[in-house]
Amino acid sequence: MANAEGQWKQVLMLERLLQANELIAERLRERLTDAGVLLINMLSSPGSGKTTLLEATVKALSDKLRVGAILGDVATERDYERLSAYGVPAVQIVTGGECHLEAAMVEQAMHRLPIENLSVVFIENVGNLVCPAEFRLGEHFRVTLLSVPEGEDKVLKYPHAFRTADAVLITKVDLLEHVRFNVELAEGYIHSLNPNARVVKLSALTGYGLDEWLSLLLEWHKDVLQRVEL
Ligand SMILES: Nc1nc2c(ncn2[C@@H]2O[C@H](COP(=O)(O)OP(=O)(O)OP(=O)(O)O)[C@@H](O)[C@H]2O)c(=O)[nH]1
Ligand SMILES: [Mg+2]
Repeated sequence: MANAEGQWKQVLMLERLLQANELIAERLRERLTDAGVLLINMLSSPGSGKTTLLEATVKALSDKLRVGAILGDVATERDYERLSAYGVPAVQIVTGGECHLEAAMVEQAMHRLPIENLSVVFIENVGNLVCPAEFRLGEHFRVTLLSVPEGEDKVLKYPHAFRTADAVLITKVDLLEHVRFNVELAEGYIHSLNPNARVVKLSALTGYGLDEWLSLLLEWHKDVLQRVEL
């Protein structure tokens, strides 16, 4: 009985945490919309290619959109160092153990970015397909990456990350000739959970699909600017 009560209290606490997170996320989204800054939350397993894609995106977009980044990791400032090397205003959040970012962490980090000079801020969430999916961070759009070596079944094993994504990026498609991965099956799984998700096939290594990804970003940025005018 005591055990059931304890579990019930835990559920209530989690619900309160999620509600508080939603309020902060909403405040953050409004602030960025007012500033005309597109906010994107990137989710994936560790090593799916988030930072590599950001590097390629920054290189390609520098004359079209001014990019900033918030990087979440359990340990190290490596991703911060990688993006800073491209001159990107960036902030690293080292969670010290937490497996996801929360809106309050992002709100704090945002104070350290010159958002008045930016058009898009990417949040690279902690590499993990489970907990990050539960927490909105004020993003206008959520992007989930699935890299070819992970296997197409990860869509079904970690459904929430794919169900809540506005776009799913199938990354490292240059490895398709070496790895057993069925792209059509993966797309079918994604659309069975999330019929409206945009699916883009990408290789940051060869540049395949990069134009489609960049067009999507420009389209989303325009969408946010229209929200400011409304
Ligand atoms: N073949 C191939 N390798 C890639 C591609 N993109 C990234 N990689 C490699 O995949 C590894 C992980 O890439 P990262 O960009 O660090 O992955 P990440 O998702 O940022 O990783 P975490 O931040 O640790 O979660 C690196 O060795 C990259 O060079 C790609 O398009 N093709
Ligand atoms: Mg990374």
